Amino acid sequence: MRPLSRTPQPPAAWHPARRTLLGAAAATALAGATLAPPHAFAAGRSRAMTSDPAGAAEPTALPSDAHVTQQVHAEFLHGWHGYTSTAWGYDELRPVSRTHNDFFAPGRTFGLSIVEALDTLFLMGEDRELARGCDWIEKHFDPAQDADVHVFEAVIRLVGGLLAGYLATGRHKLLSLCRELTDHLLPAFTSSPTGIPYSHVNLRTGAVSGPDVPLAEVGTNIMEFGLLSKLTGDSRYYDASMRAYRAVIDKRSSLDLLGTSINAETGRWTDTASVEPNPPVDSFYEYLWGGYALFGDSRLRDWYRTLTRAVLRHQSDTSTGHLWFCQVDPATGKQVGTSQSELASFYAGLLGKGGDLRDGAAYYRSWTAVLDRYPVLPEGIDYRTLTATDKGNQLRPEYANSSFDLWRLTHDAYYKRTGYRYFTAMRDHLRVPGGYTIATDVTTAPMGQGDLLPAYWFAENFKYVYLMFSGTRRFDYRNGYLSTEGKVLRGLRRS
Ligand code: DMJ
Repeated sequence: MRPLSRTPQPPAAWHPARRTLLGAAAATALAGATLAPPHAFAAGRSRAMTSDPAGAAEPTALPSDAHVTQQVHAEFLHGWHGYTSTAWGYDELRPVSRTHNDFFAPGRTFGLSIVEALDTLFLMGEDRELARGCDWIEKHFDPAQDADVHVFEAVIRLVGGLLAGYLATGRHKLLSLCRELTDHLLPAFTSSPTGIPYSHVNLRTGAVSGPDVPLAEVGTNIMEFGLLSKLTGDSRYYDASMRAYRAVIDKRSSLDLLGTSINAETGRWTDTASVEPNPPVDSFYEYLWGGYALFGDSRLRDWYRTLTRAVLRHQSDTSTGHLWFCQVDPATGKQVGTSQSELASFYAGLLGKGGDLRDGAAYYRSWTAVLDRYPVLPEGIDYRTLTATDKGNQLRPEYANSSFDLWRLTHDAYYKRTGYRYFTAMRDHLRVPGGYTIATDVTTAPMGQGDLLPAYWFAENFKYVYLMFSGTRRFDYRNGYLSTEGKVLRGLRRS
């Protein structure tokens, strides 16, 4: 293993990149696609596909901030009331059939949508609904159920949700439930010989399963575990996260690239391709920077910078006139794929936060070009042609996540316009009488409709848009920091 670079680093504060890692030709190609608000996207856009009746690619004149805030708030409540009236206390709403879905295990509920919604309800001033949700959790949430839960999902959704709920309300029971739950998740880390967590753990028995784990599942916990350590004074949670990180980062290639999946028992790669920023790797990188931003641990910053430099150097592909990230062999850097998941669109914001703003802005524009072609983003594309390779849409929040992050960094109105366009498209195409639903095919008109309102919708999608437009005093716009699941882990203002 080669030592990580220890070059002097800038402070945690956000700031534009001082460099670009793209070659000169690519940088020139991208020069017109940096921060100036574009009006050119309308060209070539199918009128039938646009959510704007006038056929424009983006609304040129936005309604007032107050009006957008009111619209977004109303649409959030439409989804929330769909859930509370039909699926209250269950994990997720099926808004078309008006039934419910168990997210973690059949016949078990964690009231997942309630836990996911807590800090959004707080930010929107829905204090009565927030109190109702907390009451339900305090009475019914069982952190030691006989259920094999997916550790990654339990951490980002439940641990993160309870932490954000505690920060929003000060209700100590939420913190103690969070700690209890995390203690039941911890065997996934502590019983692993390498420190790489198993993918599943039974909350009641502590039995672990699933030794082959993708990187996102290894490294998407330090923000929640670190905050829990800070709030409780118990370092076991932070230490478990750091041990897992070390086990993987030590296995990087000579090009500083990582594989996709690794075995928790042997510490050997089981899938060697470097696929960042696609899943199932995506938030591994996000949490290196997020952990540094929250806790100031310079090891996390150095790892983030070393690994990100390698991704930008070996995986950037501007051959189509847009910035995309190809999949490569980590040992040689040879290209092995050109697919791009919608989930990767979060990376635009992460690059900006980590100091590579020029690349982040360019990548955001690449995804905006996909939105020029489809009414809402398809789950997956081949970036060489922008063809949808996975035609569904799981009510994804990642594009709006980047709109919000890049708007906070630049205050460029372009991100508000495109963020608003994301909101109206979702409202126009994915709203149903019982709430909001996923789509099975975004390329048909009308769009193929599914029957699920994923719980993360309450944590993410409209929260990002609401925060961009509302200017709520309940959020610290300067220092606030959100997790991968949109939980505000720093910056909620209660008074
Ligand atoms: C969310 O659960 C989180 O953002 C996660 O990191 C990946 N994406 C889903 C929603 O698409």
